[in-house]
Parts: sequence; structure tokens; C-alpha cells
Amino acid sequence: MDNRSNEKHGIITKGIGGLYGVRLTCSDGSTEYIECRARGRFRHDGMSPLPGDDVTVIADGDGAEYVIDDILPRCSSLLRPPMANLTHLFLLIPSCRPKPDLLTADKITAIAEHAGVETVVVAGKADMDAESAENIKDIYSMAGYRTFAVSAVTGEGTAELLSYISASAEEGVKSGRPMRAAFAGVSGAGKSTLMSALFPKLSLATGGLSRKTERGRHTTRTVELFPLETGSGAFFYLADTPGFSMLDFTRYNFFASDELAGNFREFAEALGECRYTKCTHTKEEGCAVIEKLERGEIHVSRHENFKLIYAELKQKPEWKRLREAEALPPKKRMR
Ligand SMILES: Nc1nc2c(ncn2[C@@H]2O[C@H](COP(=O)(O)OP(=O)(O)OP(=O)(O)O)[C@@H](O)[C@H]2O)c(=O)[nH]1
Ligand SMILES: [Mg+2]
Ligand SMILES: [Zn+2]
Repeated sequence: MDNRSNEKHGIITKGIGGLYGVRLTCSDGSTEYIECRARGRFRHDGMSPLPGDDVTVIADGDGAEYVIDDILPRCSSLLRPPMANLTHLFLLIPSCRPKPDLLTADKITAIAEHAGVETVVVAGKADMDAESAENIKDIYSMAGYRTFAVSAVTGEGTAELLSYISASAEEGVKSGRPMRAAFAGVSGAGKSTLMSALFPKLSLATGGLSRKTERGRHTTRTVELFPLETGSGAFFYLADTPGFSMLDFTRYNFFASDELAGNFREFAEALGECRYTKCTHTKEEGCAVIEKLERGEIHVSRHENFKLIYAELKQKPEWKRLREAEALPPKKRMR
């Protein structure tokens, strides 16, 4: 038998300790879920298979066991959450408990922007602090993101979010790039709870918060993509992901400091209009970004966080940044 006839195509839905869950599409259109390993050469090439990867699996030996043989070119890839080919990132920011961490949120929006993934900002637990949820909505709407304020407890805002997801899934099917979305946010933000409220058949495990620190308990341990359908039958994937921890973004070195402004979407039209070509957009006279801020067209919270992230990136020499980004073994880079 020719090797190729042993080949099947699928998508990685999860990965745990070198074992991958793959949802295969068979030639008759039916699907099959398998768990398998990846060829050793991926590790050698420093390319780790990621959830969301389109892969070719091949039957090894007598055909009893499959192995991931090839990873198809990626449209996008993110380190946190570690996923490939995402089209949408639903960034869930709790209105309170845990306290909204907008600095981390702004790091994530910049990373997603850089990766070409559309961020949708969801202000969660709106039942607990409506004012804070509105404030989060205002900040990110002003920045040019789609925003929603929702509560998984009262159901507020969930119908609007669900119809946005359905419309995006339908658009994805039409455009030929089906939606692959993920919920992301700090531990305890309510990702698993909200996904289960939106799609009851998921019924994901959820956890409480630590009483003392009001932080989440890292209930969801791995990224997992779930195949879903909209009411009108449009197919898409939605992933639940482990919450970010305080440490996740301390070593923030995803790109160089001079690339940061370009990944703050609301700065875009001002870039290139500053008096100095080497403007850092943090304090200069004649800075078009600061003028936009002063006109109230850029939110103070976003610009303050821009300055903090810029300082963090600046303090790391370029050679060190590159060495850290490249020298980490694949496994560590994925985490
Ligand atoms: N009041 C209120 N509580 C919520 C809401 N959504 C989630 N919670 C609570 O928040 C806590 C954490 O919820 P999870 O869904 O486990 O949070 P998570 O983001 O999945 O957390 P990790 O899996 O640790 O990343 C649970 O006690 C939930 O009951 C909400 O809309 N309103
Ligand atoms: Mg969870
Ligand atoms: Zn400037």
C-alpha cells in the first residue's frame, strides 16, 4: 500500500504532555477523534504542534497507531494562550473579583494585533459591578474593539454576544476561513462559566476564587477546542483556555519597543504625524498620539499602559530579547 493512502487530515483540539487530541475529517465527511503523538522531528525543528493546528496524520506500521506527520502553514500563532490559526480572541475581563487587570489586557490586545487575531473585549461579571463593566466597555470601544458587557449569572448581554459569535461563524463559513475562537483572561475571570452559559452542552468545569487573594484557582488546565454549530448550522471551533497568572506576562518580550505603538490600534492614524521621526509617543512635544489623547480620542488608561509596556520593552536590550525569544526550548516557549 502506498504511504499516502494512510494519510488523514484533521485539527489538533488539545495537547497534553506530548499527546495530542486530533479531530479527523474522513473522506466521506464524517469525523473521528483520535489521540496520538507527533513525529520527533518537530521537536528537533523547534516547532511544537499547537491546538488549532491543521495537521496530517499518518498510520504508523500496521495502521493501528497514528502519528502527526505534518503541520500545515499557520494563519496565526499565539504563545498565550498557546494556539494556532485563531481568528478571534474573546478577551474576558471581569468587572471585579478578580479586580480587572487592564495592563495585562493591553498586553494581550497588542500581542493579538501583532498576530493578526481579532480581539473582542468582553467585560464579565457585570452583575457584580455594572459601573466597572461599563468603564471597561468604554475604554475598549474607544480603542476600536467590539465590546460586550455580560453576566453568566443574570444572562445580561449573553444574547448579544451569542449573536455576534453566530454572525462571525457564518461569515467564516462563507469566506472559507472558518471561525476558530478562544476565550482568554486571568484565572477566575469566568471563561468556563460564560462558555457553558452560552453553549450549555459544553458544561465545563468551573472553580471558585481564593477567599484571601480573590484570585482564580486555575481550574482549566489545558487549551481545548470544541466543535460547535450556530442555530443556522454554521460550524466553528471555540476554545476554553487556562487563565493567565500574574507571572505570565512579566517577561514580556514579544516584540521590540518601536513596534508597540503600531499594535495599539487607536494610535494608527496618528503614527507618522509626529514632529520627530523617532517619537516614542510617551512624552514628546508635537506627538500626534499625545495630541489625540489630549483631544480625548485615546483613553488615558490605554496611553498609561502603553507607557508602562513601552518602558518594560525598552529596558530589555534587543540582543537579549531575541536571545530569550529564540533560545527557549520549544516546550517553554509554548507555555
Ligand atoms: N457573579 C458572577 N460570578 C461569576 C460569573 N461568571 C463566573 N463567575 C464565578 O467566577 C468563578 C470563576 O469562574 P470560572 O468559570 O471557573 O473562571 P475561569 O476563567 O474559567 O478560571 P480558570 O479556569 O481558573 O482560568 C466561579 O466561582 C464562577 O461561579 C458571573 O457572570 N457573575
Ligand atoms: Mg476555566
Ligand atoms: Zn508621537
